[in-house]
Amino acid sequence: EGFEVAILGATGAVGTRLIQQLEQSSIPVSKVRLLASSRSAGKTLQFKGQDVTVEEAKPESFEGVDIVLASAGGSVSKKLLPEAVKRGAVCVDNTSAFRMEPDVPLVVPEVNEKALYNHHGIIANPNCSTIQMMVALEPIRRAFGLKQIIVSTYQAASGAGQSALNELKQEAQDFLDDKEMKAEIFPTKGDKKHYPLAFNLLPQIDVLEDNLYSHEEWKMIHETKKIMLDDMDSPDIKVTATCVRVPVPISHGESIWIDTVDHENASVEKIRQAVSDFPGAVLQDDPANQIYPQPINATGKRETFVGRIRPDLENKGAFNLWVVSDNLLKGAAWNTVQIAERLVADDLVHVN
Ligand code: A2P
Ligand code: 11C
Repeated sequence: EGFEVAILGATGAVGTRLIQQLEQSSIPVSKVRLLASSRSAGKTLQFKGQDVTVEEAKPESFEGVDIVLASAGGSVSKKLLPEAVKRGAVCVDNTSAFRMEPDVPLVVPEVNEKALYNHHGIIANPNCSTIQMMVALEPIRRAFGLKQIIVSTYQAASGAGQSALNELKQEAQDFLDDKEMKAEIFPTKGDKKHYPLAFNLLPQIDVLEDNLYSHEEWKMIHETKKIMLDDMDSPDIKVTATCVRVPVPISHGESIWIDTVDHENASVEKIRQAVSDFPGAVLQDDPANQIYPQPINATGKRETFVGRIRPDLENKGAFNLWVVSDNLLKGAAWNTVQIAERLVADDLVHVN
């Protein structure tokens, strides 16, 4: 009884958390398959206290599998997920491989769960920085409407994977030991130049494109529109983004400026109320007691923390806020497992 679940990329920064979030989920799991590259084949990991041997991911690995949770990079998803769907599995993909395809739902369960009903075997998990912004802004959009979003991110090193997090730690150690810092990954693997992240800030996440935006900025703009404008009655929302990598290990921060539609009714008090009533969002906004979201407190939690809500003093109906969430949990593993939980609860674990 239960579902056979495969985790693709089980040895990575997100993959290890996919295992942990699946262990803690309401999904009845009859069998788990842990898949990674040939480098990890034969390694032993644990699921609910039982040893599980990691296997090299191949098309045949998905025979008999009901649900795939994927986080092994876009090219691996592109190659293997259609093979899994062919074999009858429903895939929740944490990579950007299929996000913008019109027939692939892009889902943050608290925001647009109903999009799951239109899946054809693949459901995409949005980018981590998009997800936490959606959880913070959807209660405000529902209450007052949103015309415009201007976001600047403060993104943690682990967003670039386990090896990138290791690089930050090594650089920090070398800096403190008065040694030269060696950069091989940041700002992004595969680009021509590399810069240290420790004791630094890098205004480049993913590649810089011809339109002068980084690919991460592009994702935040387009994923936001796909998620929030899902509902065809919604008017357009203008979105612009600046994405910055900061030397924080885990949990992204975001400074967000918004312009609401209902200028007469929107207020800090009502926004605080809407945020605290919204599932998945936690209000941490008590300036008198210096309470506001911080990465060290958000790490390891599933929620998105919202604070520093204040009016733009020059523009009525516009507000500033500060949002923090664990990029590896709500930004990745938890949102993925949460989608799978909803698929199970809504009897959607089948391919149409
Ligand atoms: P492996 O550990 O064997 O390299 P991260 O995001 O932390 O960098 O993790 C990436 C994950 O994707 C790891 O589990 C990694 O496995 C997996 N992976 C990388 N390349 C492949 C591949 N070609 N096939 C399957 N899994 C892969
Ligand atoms: C980062 N947001 O912090 C990226 C990682 O599209 O799923 C996630 C990339 C993605 O580097």
